[in-house]
Amino acid sequence: MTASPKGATTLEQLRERARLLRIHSMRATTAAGSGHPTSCLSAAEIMAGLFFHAMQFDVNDPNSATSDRFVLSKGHAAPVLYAALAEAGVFPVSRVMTLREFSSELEGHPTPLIPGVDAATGSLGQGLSVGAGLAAGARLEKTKARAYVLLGDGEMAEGNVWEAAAFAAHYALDNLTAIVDVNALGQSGRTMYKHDTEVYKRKFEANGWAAEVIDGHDIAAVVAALDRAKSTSGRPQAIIARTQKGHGISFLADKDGWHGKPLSKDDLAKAIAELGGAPDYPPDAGKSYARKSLPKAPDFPAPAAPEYKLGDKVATREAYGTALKKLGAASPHVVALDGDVQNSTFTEVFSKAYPDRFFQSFIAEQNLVSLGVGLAARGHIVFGASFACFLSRAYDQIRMAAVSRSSVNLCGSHCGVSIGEDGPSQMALEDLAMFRAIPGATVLYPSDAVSTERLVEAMARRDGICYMRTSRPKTPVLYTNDEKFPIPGFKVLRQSGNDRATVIGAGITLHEALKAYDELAKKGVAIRVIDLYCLKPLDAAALGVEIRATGGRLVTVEDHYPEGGLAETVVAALAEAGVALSAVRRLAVREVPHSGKPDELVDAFGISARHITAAVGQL
Ligand SMILES: Cc1ncc(C[n+]2csc(CCOP(=O)(O)OP(=O)(O)O)c2C)c(N)n1
Repeated sequence: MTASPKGATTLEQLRERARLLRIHSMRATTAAGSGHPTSCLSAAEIMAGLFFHAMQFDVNDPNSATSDRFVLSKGHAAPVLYAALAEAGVFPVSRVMTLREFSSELEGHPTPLIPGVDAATGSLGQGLSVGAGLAAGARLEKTKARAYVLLGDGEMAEGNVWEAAAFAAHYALDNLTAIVDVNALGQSGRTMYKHDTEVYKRKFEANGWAAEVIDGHDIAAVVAALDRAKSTSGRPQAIIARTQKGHGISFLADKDGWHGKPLSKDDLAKAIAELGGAPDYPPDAGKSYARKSLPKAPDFPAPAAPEYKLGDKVATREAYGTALKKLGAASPHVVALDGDVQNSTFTEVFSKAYPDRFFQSFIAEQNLVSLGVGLAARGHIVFGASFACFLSRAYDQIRMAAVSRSSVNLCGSHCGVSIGEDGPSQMALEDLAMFRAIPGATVLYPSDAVSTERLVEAMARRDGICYMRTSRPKTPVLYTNDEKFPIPGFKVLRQSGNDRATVIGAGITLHEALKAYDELAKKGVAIRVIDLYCLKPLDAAALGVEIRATGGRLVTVEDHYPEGGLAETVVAALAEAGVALSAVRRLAVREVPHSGKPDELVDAFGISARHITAAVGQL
């Protein structure tokens, strides 16, 4: 069932829809006692044109593969989206009045728990990347579904918007339409370009888009522009709509000082009277319309097994590329994204094998992450990779990916001081902390090629954000090809009945711990060595068994700053599990590092075998 077969609605009917969208938005925000009614009022005709003329979607399943998708990048205008979904028949109008209630799925800003929403918005500037991901996904699936994104003019100041604009034009995403609601007001006053709509038009055109300026309150102009957009081929389209914030209500229209303020009951009555009155609706029945599940790729057979020999020297970043290619063979839904570092992250192994399922986001990490969220929302298995340090500039996008309940997978290569000569600007020393703080995230840090391959497969099968940290140097293969790596989990690589301490490492530091084991063994000191390939979730009880067996003496060693990394994960989890530690040494990088040879830096910054040996001695 489609909501609005093209041309089935008269302009008069569309005007009436816009009037109702205004009323529902104002009523809902007044009932909630908070929200952004004036941001909804400027977009009423645009939303009516989109939902009741341009978009084709299944009202019973607006996120279906063939439905056109809509992203409200200016997420604070959520009530007008909820009003449009309600008028379309996705849920009753009475439900809109539960806006912002704890028991309602209609939160203050949209989340994908709401039917018709694919990604959470509300952190401005990200929606166009999500829309580009939805459009790119639709193209991969060879469906005719389009993606529409509504942006505010204030949010056009975000660099992420222009990363997405350049990307969409580069990939000629002609199934993507952006509508900019140029109401010339932001939160705290006039926007940078005020009503200079030509500036936006020129900027979009310079990025390779088809762009036109319209009067955003002239429903005929809105409909005509949306029709032109649909019939434009080869380029994405931008509709720059000149609007008024608060349009339609005399005491709100183009008035500063009303952003984010609901109307009082009296003002609401006056506003509704100005609009010609409105019917009352029955009270909400209390039924939730929350989506039960989000799209997921079909299950796939096990990818080809790892093919290494014990002791082979392979960098985990290289094994990542090999694993991705094998995964691509196992599932046609695997898609890879790069930020112009694919020969460093080894994403190129995948892109050479499957060029059609690869997107180059160029040096635009914010776009890379939100693009991935859009693709994942259509059920693709997305793997995006960059240097781990550069993912930090997309942290807000990663945070919002979690709010979106996205299952996008990210890989950060070149972690820590062990990258060597390139120096501290290229070294990720905060990434574990960053990803550990993401709710529901899985944080993986393999130390050899076999575990890397196995864990890449696990990422593809897991829900939620998955992060893998890979290393630059080649390290010996530690595991046989049939080894399994459950999540949560760790491996005890060295143990005996008289171990003096447990040493936990991952990545390069695990290999340092193994060297320390050999050095200490020569002196007759036994230690237990653990490969913590999964930092989150963590099986603290099982880890506690190992540490208790070594008298509660623990040494952690990590190529990361101490804050939020491996040690803090382990120590906090053990404390919660009631595992008493008798002595702890936390080896980590404690200052801004320097260029140098990898081994030299690992030693100079306190995380080499020599330091581990000394720490064990101190215990
Ligand atoms: C990244 C980010 N910064 C700041 C805010 C706070 N904020 C919410 S709405 C808003 C103004 C938005 O103006 P505009 O995009 O023009 O939308 P309008 O409400 O005027 O349609 C701001 C600054 C935010 N939500 N996200």
